[in-house]
Amino acid sequence: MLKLVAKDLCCLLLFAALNCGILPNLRITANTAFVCDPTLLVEHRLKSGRIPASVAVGDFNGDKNSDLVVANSGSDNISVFQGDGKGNFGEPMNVATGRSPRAVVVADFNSDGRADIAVANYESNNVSVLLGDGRGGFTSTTGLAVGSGPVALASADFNDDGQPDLAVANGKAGTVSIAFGRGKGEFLVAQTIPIGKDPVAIIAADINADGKPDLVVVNSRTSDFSVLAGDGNGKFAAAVRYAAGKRPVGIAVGDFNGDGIRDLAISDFGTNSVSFVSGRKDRGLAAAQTFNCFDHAFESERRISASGLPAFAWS
Ligand SMILES: [Ca+2]
Ligand SMILES: [Ca+2]
Ligand SMILES: [Ca+2]
Ligand SMILES: [Ca+2]
Repeated sequence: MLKLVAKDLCCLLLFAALNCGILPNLRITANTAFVCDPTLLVEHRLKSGRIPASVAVGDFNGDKNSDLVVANSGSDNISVFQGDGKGNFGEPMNVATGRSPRAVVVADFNSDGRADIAVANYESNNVSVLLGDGRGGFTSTTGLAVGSGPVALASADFNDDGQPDLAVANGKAGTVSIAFGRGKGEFLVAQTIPIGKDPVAIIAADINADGKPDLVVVNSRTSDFSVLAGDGNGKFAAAVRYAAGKRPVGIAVGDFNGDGIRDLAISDFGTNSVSFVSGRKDRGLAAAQTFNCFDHAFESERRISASGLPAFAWS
């Protein structure tokens, strides 16, 4: 049995649970230690809309307790659940979005100190920005046109102007759209980067430890993930690809082995497993480990060879 004590591992647990089918519903435990034994987990089931496709955390009513927002792909809306800080959540408040919302990300997009939500609308080919009023209400803005089939979102300040920006993985187009925030909830698409077939997940993090946010995109159909190094001025280098599983679908970043260096966790729908790719001090990638999810999350461990992984090459 593996004991997980780092706070970052909450994300990992959720990814493993949601993507491996072991824990098919969102589960929340006390924020002290996570023990991967289902008998020790406390389950809270929240009723969302149809086909919930993505979940994110933010404090939308300003009470300092974490709330949840869920994208309901089959209902064309999001559900916002206000948390009481003790693991309980109220009835959902639903807010209309574009068609088939697949992803949500939370940031303060208009610099008013209140959490806002960006939503990737797969069938509308755009991103909705919902500006929070700090009391749990939202105002919709005009949708931002992106590539065909946006499925995943990440937000960070890519051009270092103090405003959160967006990276949008466009599933049908096989591209990533980079949109700079203009500080009032408005965005301008500045770069469209070819990725490959069927990108399904994206995350923004400083993978190469140069202080500038990078992007990692999971490519489901080509069984790999792409790393795009950011230059801190809003531009990204061409994608460098790495093998990952059979049908990877989700990604989380965190320091999973406690060495102070960021690592990646990638959930694999095709093999019911989670792959861990460890960051190294020389800014390369160490061997991937795969944790099998068939029987018990994390209970069975299997190592795979790193021979197929190309070396990191940062310029
Ligand atoms: Ca709250
Ligand atoms: Ca705001
Ligand atoms: Ca920015
Ligand atoms: Ca970086």
